Amino acid sequence: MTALTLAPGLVYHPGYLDRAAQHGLLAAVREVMRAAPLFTPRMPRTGRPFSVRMTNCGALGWVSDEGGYRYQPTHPDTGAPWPAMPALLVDAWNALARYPHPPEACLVNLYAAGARMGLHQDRDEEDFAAPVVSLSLGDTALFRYGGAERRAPTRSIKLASGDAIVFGGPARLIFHGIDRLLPHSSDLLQEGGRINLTLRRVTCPKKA
Ligand code: MD6
Ligand code: FE
Repeated sequence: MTALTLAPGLVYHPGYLDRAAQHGLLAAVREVMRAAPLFTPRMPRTGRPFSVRMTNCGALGWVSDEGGYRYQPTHPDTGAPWPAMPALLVDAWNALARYPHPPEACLVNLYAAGARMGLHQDRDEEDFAAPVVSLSLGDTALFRYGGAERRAPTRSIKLASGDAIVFGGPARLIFHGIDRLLPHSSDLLQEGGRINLTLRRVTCPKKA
């Protein structure tokens, strides 16, 4: 599959997962959501709810509430450890990350029609040497990305079901967000909407 370098360190893999692989990953993600129910993250301080619902798998999960953004080993509502990362996600990391240690967290974001994600940086991890690997399932999203400063000019691409995008090296801390979904652009999810999975390394690996 051809990869497109959109900016230094920002690599887009359109159609990374074929339809069969998308179905396989969706089944694994449904298992994750059964073990770790979706919750609605809230903005630090204000407690304003995000428009996406989310969950996590892997040793650590990202949560956000009035207390701030953080990674923690347990679900904020059930208190249970996050479910293990499905093998298909570890495979994607191994194929795309070019990083010699396994991922520790995978954020699962569910977008219903009308959900969006404001321009942000992913900077709650300790280890920016590792990339963030993103996979999308379901409806196409308009994805906006800019530079390392919020005021830098931005461009948009469409992320479709099965697409992967990797933020590494000089692109690791660029601002990005989801402006909107293109409704009914995919029939992968029966209920419509979109699932985005982002794989991360959270801690710095221990030196051997
Ligand atoms: C989304 N993605 O696609 C949101 N973050 O729904 C992200 O926030 C993201 O796609 C870091 C790296 C890649 C991403
Ligand atoms: Fe992000």
